[in-house]
Amino acid sequence: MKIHTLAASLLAATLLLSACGKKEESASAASANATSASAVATLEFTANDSMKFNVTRVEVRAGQQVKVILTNIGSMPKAAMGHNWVLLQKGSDGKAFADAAVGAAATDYIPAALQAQVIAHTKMLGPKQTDEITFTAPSEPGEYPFVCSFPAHYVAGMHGVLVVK
Ligand SMILES: [Cu+2]
Repeated sequence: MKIHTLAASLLAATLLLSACGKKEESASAASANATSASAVATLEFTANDSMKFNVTRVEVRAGQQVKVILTNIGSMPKAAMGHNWVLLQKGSDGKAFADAAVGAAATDYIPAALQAQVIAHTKMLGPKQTDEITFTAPSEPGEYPFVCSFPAHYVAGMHGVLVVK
């Protein structure tokens, strides 16, 4: 939504400037590209006691800076109903990752053996907690799975896809 608004205002600016002459038009186009490439995509997720994310499909641009804000809006104790947001490499098996995570309580349910599949992850959050992470989106377009790796949450439906365009 924010990105569309930004794109619209950049387009308006470009159109206004293009009325002033060819030279300014190309300068404006170059700066519009630079601005849009550096804009941060902010993705806000909530997780609840029903083991669901509010959003299960999001899109970012290749190489874009991405800010993910996860808030656990539930009220059950962390030991019974913790939530995290873990982004995996393209082609990773989210279910297999979640299965391996069951034995990884000591590392916040991030299994050491599969660490290489993890692009970015939040902390495991208890009720009313929030975590915010920033990372660079992969340069390769495609579908990257994200999961909550708390035991049994994947099979309850707590996963989705980050699409890199
Ligand atoms: Cu969860």
